[in-house]
Amino acid sequence: MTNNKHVLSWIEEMAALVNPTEIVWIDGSEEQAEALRAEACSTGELVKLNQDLLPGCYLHRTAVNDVARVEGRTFICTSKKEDAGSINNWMDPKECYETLNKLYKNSYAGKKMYVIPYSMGVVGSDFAKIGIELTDSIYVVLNMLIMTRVGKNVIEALGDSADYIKGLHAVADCDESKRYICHFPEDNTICSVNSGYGGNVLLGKKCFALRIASYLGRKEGWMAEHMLILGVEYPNGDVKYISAAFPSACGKTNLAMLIPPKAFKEAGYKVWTVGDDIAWIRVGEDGRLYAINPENGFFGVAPGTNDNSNPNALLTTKEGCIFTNVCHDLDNNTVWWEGLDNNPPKNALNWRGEKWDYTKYDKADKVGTSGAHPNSRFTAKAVNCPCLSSEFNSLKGVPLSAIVFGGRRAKTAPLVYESRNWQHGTFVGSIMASETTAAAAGAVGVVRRDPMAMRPFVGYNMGDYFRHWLDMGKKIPNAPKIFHVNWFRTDDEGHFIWPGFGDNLRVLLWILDRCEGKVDAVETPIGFVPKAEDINIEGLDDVTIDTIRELLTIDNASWLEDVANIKEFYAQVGDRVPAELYDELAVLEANLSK
Ligand code: OXD
Ligand code: MN
Repeated sequence: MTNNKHVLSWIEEMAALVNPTEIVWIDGSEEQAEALRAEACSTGELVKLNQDLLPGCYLHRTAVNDVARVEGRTFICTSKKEDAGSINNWMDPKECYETLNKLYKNSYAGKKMYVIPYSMGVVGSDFAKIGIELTDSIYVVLNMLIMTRVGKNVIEALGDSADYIKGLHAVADCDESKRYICHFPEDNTICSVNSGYGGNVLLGKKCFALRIASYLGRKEGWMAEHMLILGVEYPNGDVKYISAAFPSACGKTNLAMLIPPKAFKEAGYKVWTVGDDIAWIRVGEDGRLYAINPENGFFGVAPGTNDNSNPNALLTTKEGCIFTNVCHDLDNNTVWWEGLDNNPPKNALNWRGEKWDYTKYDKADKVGTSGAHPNSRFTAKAVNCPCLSSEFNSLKGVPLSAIVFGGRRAKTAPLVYESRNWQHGTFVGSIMASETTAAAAGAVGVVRRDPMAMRPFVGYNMGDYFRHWLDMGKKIPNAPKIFHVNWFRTDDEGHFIWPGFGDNLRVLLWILDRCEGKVDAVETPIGFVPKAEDINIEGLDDVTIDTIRELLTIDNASWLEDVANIKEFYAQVGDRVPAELYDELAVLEANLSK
């Protein structure tokens, strides 16, 4: 498919190492994809689902020891350890290649090597970057065909250039003690071995579009962020864009595909999805920030997705979708997961492929007793999404009015607050945190700091990443405002106070009003919060203005506890934390102590 000598010699070298029976180039054609689906069905790698109810849909099960990303086995291999920083696992590149090469040696024996040329971003656009993934897995090929732009045009766009990200993946024997997800940012290389689970093996996603891209972004003056991108359309047709970063389990996909509350829908408000997971962001000619979603599909968590929580996501999965580790309903050959509906299948296989008895389900042992694995997934095409933005394929991206950070905090963070400026906003992002929801009754949440939701995804030293944010701020004459939200505040009985889901639009509208200078705010020790009357609660039954007041209170004592925890975290990040962020921390502490 190409005469590019850099590509050909690399493939030759890798093939000599892994020793496949054959090398197959993936050309992006439907014909080739269909043949691969048929082959995967014949070996049991895929199960073809009911084509009347779920046309083009398939089920896959990963090995039971291989159901999630493995942060403990994910490495950033820079020549100097301090360039990877203390938050990442580090290995010396030379030693790492040696270890990996032993595992790769002959690992494709008896198998084919699939060569996947893919583009993150619209092929040929200024934002786009090219990768080539070599894999021994048809499942990976079929997922990459959904999640990225694959095919001949990518190779044409690359031409004779050596500017692409190399990715070598081998499921090998899926031995978890020998599982490695390694990044060599100085060599534009990703190596993944002994896993077949999406986040570890779809190398365009977390490995390239976040870890390697964050490194490239710092070098080249742009940003790769773990953010959704959405557009809010006003009744007059104006659309304003927001990007938002949340740690896992905070409803990112739900927010990206939000359905406005009834009164807002009737008034003509709409929400459009540009992306649900990753944003690549550059400064535009007009001095604003512009964002694209480099992906072409959604790799969403299935459990909890239903007609109420996220009808758009559910519709997105109805055609051409690959389901991974969900429950297989044998009566009608469809799929099911916890939280889809209250009607679990009576004749079904669980995510392990064993006969499943729904009556034995025990919330305290989800992995052991559920039909679908808690981290089971759907891989769905973006074009299937009913609320996909018309700007999804935009070459220049969408202009950001606001950047929103969020976390899951029972008490500390108010419903929403606005940072004072870009530097303070960077600080707000750097102290992002979520409380883990322990399954055991009464267990207290443990705070995990997850700066900009990038803790597992920064491809270099976290302190340098904070510095990059501050440096970017100096290059954006018309920077978006930076906010923080918390949908998860609870009352004394532990019930959520804010209804969340579609009603989050009410908060987004205040955020956008602030960006336009249309509404006042109240200054507090942590930043600006709304006046309670400025959050529109029309049509909400259980929320009064007093509820909003409660949601906006700031408890100095719990914030001071947080300050202590932030100091510990900064110390852990190490001596590259910029002085400006320590200044912001000192201001926060002083404000709270007044
Ligand atoms: C994801 C994640 O899968 O952030 O998107 O873990
Ligand atoms: Mn993610």
